[in-house]
Amino acid sequence: MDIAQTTAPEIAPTGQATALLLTGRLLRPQSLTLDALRAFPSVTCAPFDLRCYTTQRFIRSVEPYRGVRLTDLIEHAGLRCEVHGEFKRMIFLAIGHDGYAVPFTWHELFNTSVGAQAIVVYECGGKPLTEADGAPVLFSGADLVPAPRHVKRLARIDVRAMTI
Ligand SMILES: Nc1nc2c(c(=O)[nH]1)N[C@H]1C(S)=C(S)[C@@H](COP(=O)(O)O)O[C@H]1N2
Ligand SMILES: [Mo]
Repeated sequence: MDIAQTTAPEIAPTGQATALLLTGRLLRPQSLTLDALRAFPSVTCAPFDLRCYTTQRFIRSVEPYRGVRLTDLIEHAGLRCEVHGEFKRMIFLAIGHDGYAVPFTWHELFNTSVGAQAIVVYECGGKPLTEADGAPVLFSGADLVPAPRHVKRLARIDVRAMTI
């Protein structure tokens, strides 16, 4: 996977560094600053305890997160289908600056209750998250194990169509 292009700091016309790229099978690929993320409708999630899946280690208690739904960002960019009905085979790879990545499927996001709580987070406990805190964070609030999908310093959402 080549993520080199997402690690280079990009400066938007406002002078603010790009927080998040939306790339791949989209009609309108996006390059969004934190302010641009804040301009979308926001949702909050309940506080939770973050654990590591591998070690089961307790990491920290997290105050309510606020952010924008991943589905809102995807709808804003528009899915680009090359074959009729192809959107149902699409996956969304959420990639951090360090290459750590988690996937979502179209069905999961748009056809189950996971989508309502899959958010790109920019605020925690009412306070803005800084880059040092890991902003923006991709968080999946409906995940069942106490180690939810949680990507710090989210850099890119890459949209791919699965082929058979
Ligand atoms: N960008 C990024 N996010 C990540 C990871 C990572 O390596 N890179 N590791 C995940 C894992 S496996 C765990 S357990 C937690 C660790 O959170 P912490 O670094 O805040 O302790 O972050 C998750 N998010
Ligand atoms: Mo982990």
